[in-house]
Amino acid sequence: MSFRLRFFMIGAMTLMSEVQGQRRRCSEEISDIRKEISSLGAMQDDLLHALTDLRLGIESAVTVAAGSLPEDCSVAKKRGAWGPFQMIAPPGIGPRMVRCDMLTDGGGWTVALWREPVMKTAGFGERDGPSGDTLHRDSPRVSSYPTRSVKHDLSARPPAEKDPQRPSRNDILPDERHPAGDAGDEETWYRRRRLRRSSQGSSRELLRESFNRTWVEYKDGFGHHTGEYWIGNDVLHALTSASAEPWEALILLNDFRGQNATAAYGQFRVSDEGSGYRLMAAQYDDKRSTAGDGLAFHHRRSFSTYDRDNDEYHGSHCGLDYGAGWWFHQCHVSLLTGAGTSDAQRGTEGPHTLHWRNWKGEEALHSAALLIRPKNQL
Ligand SMILES: [Ca+2]
Repeated sequence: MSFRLRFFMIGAMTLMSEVQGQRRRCSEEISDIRKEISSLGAMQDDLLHALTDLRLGIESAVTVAAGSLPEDCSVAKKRGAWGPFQMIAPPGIGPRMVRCDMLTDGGGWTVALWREPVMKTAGFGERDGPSGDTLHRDSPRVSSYPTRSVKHDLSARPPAEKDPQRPSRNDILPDERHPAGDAGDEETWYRRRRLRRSSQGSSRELLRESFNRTWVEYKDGFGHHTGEYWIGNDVLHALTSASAEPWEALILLNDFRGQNATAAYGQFRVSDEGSGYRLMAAQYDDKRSTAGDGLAFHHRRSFSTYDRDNDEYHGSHCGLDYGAGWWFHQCHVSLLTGAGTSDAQRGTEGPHTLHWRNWKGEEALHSAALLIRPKNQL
């Protein structure tokens, strides 16, 4: 055997030995990996069981909590709560935070719709005002609290300065007094804090929530309870149809000059989804109202959105044309879900804006609210 052949054979045997060694190591590693996979599978099963237990626990806790929560703001008020934000559990609906009006016209109002611009620096979801809990902790009991004699004061904004483009001195308020003092009600106190903070180094740009939403969004509700929001058509139905007891509604309107108006309805109800969330807004109360009956045209109409045409206008789609969800007819007289305008856009007019034709034509309004409560709750 030549030296070259012998060298080749030794090399081949060494290589084979190396390959066999690596193969053995690979088999061992594969075996280890299989064991780890098996172990991970067991852990996954454990984790899934733990998650299931956790979900059941949370559902159980939510059920218990919902059972002890007030169904609406009027019940919360009867239990002694008076803060502007409350956790309620409408019948058949899970717990949710809403804004309440505990002062206007006897209070106990659940806010179904809130339209009010928010300063840019505050930002939705990043409120710098106190929470309802904070207000409740820091504030006096309702029995010692001054009640308002005026019908409402939604924005607490006095008439604007002569030059509407210039920031008004009222937007940077001089003090931050506790509501126990003589600063007014908690809404005003809250607003002062918010305006004061958000005015520091900020522009006058105002944020508005988009109300050009889908059917499902209007069904479930959207926005944030400390800003602009729609409570949800299912909630409106659940609250106003839960019993034979009638519900009433109060609409609050403010223009950009600080003027306000109201529209009171002795009967307010919203039907279920199957019948198109039909509106019942009757018994307009002339004595308590100054804005005109802007819902008469919408009485008994179904709800429409840009993706659901239930209006009475054949050949047209009001929700799509005006970018809002509403009880459109052919198409509307009032539109509280119309486009909100910024401070710089004050004076804007148009059928797509947040407006109440019976009061200010198609002039875009600064703020609006739709309040509801059981009629005989007081
Ligand atoms: Ca139509």
